[in-house]
Formats: sequence, C-alpha cells, structure tokens
Amino acid sequence: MPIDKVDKIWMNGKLVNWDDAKVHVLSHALHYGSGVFEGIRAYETDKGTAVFRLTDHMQRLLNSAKIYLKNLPYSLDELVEAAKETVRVNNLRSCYIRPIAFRGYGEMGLNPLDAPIDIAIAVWSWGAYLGEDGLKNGISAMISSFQRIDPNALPPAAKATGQYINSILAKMEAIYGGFDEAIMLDSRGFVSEGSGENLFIVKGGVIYTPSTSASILEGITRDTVMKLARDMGLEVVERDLVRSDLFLADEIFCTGTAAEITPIREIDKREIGKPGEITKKLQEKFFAVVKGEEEKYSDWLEYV
Ligand code: PPE
Repeated sequence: MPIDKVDKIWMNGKLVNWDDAKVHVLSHALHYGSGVFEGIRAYETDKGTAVFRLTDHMQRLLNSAKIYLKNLPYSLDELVEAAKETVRVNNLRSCYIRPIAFRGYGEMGLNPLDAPIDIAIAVWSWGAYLGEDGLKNGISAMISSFQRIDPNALPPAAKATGQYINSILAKMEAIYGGFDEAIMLDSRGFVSEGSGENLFIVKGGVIYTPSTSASILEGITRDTVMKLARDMGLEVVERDLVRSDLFLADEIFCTGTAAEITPIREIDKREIGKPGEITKKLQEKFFAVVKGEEEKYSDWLEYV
C-alpha cells in the first residue's frame, strides 16, 4: 500500500522532515531484521484526536525489545508522549502510527549487542487495511502452506521486523493464489493467525479464538474484542482450533490495528457467508469505542 507522506517524523528524540528520516544501507536491522515495531491507530473523536490503547502498544514495544535483549533509550512515558507529539505536529485527525526501534549503523555481524539503537515514530493516513469492501462484505482467505513461526524459532510474542518475512511469504502466496489473506497453522497443525491479524470464529453463538500457545501475536485488538464481547454477554473461549473448525464456522473475522475487525466470507473456497450478526455487532461496538462514543471504555483513549 502506498504511503501518504506527511510533514514530520520523530527520530531519536527530534522531529525531522519526512524526507530526512533516513538510515545507512549498512544498518544492522536492514541486514538481519533486528528491529521491533508497533502499529497503532489514532481516531477522530468529539473531544479531539485520541490514540487507541497507546500505552499498551508502547508497552508491547518495550516487551518486544526485552525479548531481543534491547534496552530502549526511552521510557514508556517518553515514547507515549513522542507518539502524541508526532500526531499533533502533523495535524492528522486520524492516522496510523508506526514506532520502530532498530539496530542501526556501526556494527556488522550477528552479534548485535554493540550496534546502536535508533528509534523512529512515523504517522500517516491509512484507510481500511483489507479494503473498504472487505470491512463491509468480508474477505477471502486461504490456509497457507507456510507454517507460522514456532516460539522456539522466533518468539511470536515479539513484534520484530525480521519475523515478518514469515507473514510476507504467506501473504504473497495468498495474493498469487487469488485470495485476500493467508491464515497460518502453528507447528502442531492448529490454527494460528493471519499474516497481520488474529483470528476469531463464531459457532453456535460462542466465540472461539486460538490461545497464546498457538504461536500468535497477542493482539491488542484481540484483547479489546474479547473484553467487548464478554461485556455484551457473549461467551469467548480461547482454545486450539483445527482447519475444519474454520470450514464449519457460522462466522469468521480477523482483528488487528490495521485490519480493525474484518469479516472473512470464504476460506479455502468454503463459503462462510456474509458478515454475521455477532461480527457486525462487535464491529459496531468497536468503532463506537475507538471514536469515543462509549464512556465505559474511555480509559482506552489517549488524547493527543
Ligand atoms: N498478528 C500479527 C502477526 C500482527 O502483525 C498483528 C498486527 C496482529 C496479530 C494484531 O495485533 P494488534 O494490532 O495488536 O491487534 N499487525 C500490524 C501490522 C500490519 C502491517 O501490515 O504492518 C497492525 O495491524 O498494525
């Protein structure tokens, strides 16, 4: 997806012009994928622009860094403030926010420990990740021939740049196969997640989603949806799912910051159908929450 250029990018503590936010070709992370990142959304509300669960996302960035033995030179509060500032100076009412902390220029070779750490925060306008039509009518998905990374190979709990090569292989296979999205199975053969989304199914009025032992990234949207569903009186079960659970589901949807809540209408050519009642109810609730229309969840909104 093309990037809509804005004015400034926050880089190592300073706001720099968009075109000046550059790195050296010998940056460690470019060669070895030694970066960690986040994807966050800010939405327009009646009280101004609010970043959805900003602190939770920045905490996950710190967690990803911890997994890769990286000490970030900024605290949680400083990162939260820097993200707000970046949204503010670019005058965007709603946007996507991409913080990235990576091993920079100065050292080569697999030992990253002496390489410097650079941090940047960029923002831009990003519409519906899987298309407006996908959000409304659902997308098609295939079960990937690529297996989701195993926790003992690359920890899925870390949102690390290099790990996304796995998602990219699955995504390209799906696109070339004529599908919108890929769903990966874990190394045990159970359903894991989409290339950049967590997965939910609805069966007999109950919501099921793979647990954290199925090689998933513990999505913040996933957590949001589980809370909203339970507050609506729906039962949510985290458990292992097999591919026929997907084929025979009443409803399927995927969740992510970029994807928000996107229905899946077809999987491996088995029709699931139009977005179902529960999917639609959750979508409605989710968009009301992020837009600040639900007092009950106002703690999740961090105004810039
Ligand atoms: N799993 C994966 C592998 C993943 O990348 C994401 C987010 C999620 C689950 C959902 O997590 P959360 O955003 O906290 O609900 N994917 C991000 C990157 C997408 C991209 O193309 O880049 C995102 O949605 O921002």
